[in-house]
Amino acid sequence: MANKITFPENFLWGAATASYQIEGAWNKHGKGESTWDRFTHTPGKIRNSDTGDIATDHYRLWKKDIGLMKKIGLKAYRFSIAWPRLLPAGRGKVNQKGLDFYSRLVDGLLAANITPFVTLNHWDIPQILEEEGGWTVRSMADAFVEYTDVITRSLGDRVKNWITHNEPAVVAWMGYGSGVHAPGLRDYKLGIRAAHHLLLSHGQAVPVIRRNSPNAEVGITLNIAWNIAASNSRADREAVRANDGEWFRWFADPLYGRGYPSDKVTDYTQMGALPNGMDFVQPGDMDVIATPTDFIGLNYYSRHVFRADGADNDPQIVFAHPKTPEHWTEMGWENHPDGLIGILGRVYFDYQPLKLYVTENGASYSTPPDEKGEIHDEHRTNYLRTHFVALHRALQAGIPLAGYFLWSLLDNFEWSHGYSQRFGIVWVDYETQKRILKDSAKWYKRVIKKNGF
Ligand code: IFM
Repeated sequence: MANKITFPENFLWGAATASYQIEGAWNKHGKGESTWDRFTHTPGKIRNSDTGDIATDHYRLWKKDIGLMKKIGLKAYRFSIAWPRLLPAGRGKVNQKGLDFYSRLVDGLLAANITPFVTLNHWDIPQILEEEGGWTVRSMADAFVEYTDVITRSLGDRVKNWITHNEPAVVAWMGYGSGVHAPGLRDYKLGIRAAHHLLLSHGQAVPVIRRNSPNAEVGITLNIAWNIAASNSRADREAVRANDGEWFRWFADPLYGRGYPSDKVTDYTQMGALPNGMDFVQPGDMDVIATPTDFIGLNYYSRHVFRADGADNDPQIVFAHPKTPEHWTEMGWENHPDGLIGILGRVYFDYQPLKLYVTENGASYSTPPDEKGEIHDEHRTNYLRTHFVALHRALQAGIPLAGYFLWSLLDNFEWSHGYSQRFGIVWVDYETQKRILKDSAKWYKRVIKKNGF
């Protein structure tokens, strides 16, 4: 029998979602169009032409969803605000109905004893601002600050945990670089500018949040993988450096006062992605970006093993295990719990944040209900259990990890994959909007109740 694992008394067990992935009601009650509305309504962008028009209908079913959270025993819930629901024109006139929705949601959570963690930007920005250039233009940071001011003035008395952006790397590189995400632009020159304005807007928003939400804690969420080289070859190691710099250090280094990593400035210059140098960086920007925060949120899913010495020398992420569901989730992402200890240790010891949260972690498995309507998603439970062991080991190593948010509470719209990937611990029947607690949710409930397993 395995030894009992117990977590610190005030460890915050949570689950996470994001507005576009669950809310639906894309054009209800005065909501403006978002970049993701526009993107999903453009043919050929999303698998199966799926959209978030209805998603999990959370805008209508939010009370029920709080009921599910209570049933699972969640202590915290991380969700995001749809900026265009609040400010349909991006700035200016506030849509009271949108504000009321989030205000009721927060009250409902607090009444259920669930601590709200609010993400301000989980990607669905107003389309009207995208038409002005979106994150590629500096004025977007001003608009973000205005939006932050509106929402924190309204909820700041009750919400005490704020996350400015979710995974700015994904927005910059996939939204503006590869075009796999909204707004679908394919130009790394734009991606680099977008990254800067995302970071700048973060730094500018932090004091606004602090002003409007006394005693609140503020942070940002970065995605991070555990990157290793497939061999000791120079090419494989170089692939790790380049990829880690692009996806993590380009964001973490400026946030912690180190400026942009010089190896990547060289890379981007050589790629021709900085034709005018770093002309978008104005005096003082780097200090603003490095405004101290209270915590860092990390989204960890997988290990990436890089092999670069293939015929075309294009680095690949290779499979280091047999391709069984135990080792690989349906996203094609490796289940590698030790990487979670690795990234937590790396970030804590290297950047010294005051506090860390795992703001996302979870697995995509599509296990359907059986004839009794039960969902035996043992691969997800296995993924979670092994990652919880890793969390515990990180805590034992002295890393100030304050909580964990499982991705995701509900099956939901998984961006370019549409509804083909199911990350939820709650099954959603997209035809009827019926929800069923999967076995993993029942297991998580027991973990939360015992504060261990
Ligand atoms: O669904 C996403 C989420 O929106 C951001 N982080 C990764 C998740 C799984 O791909």
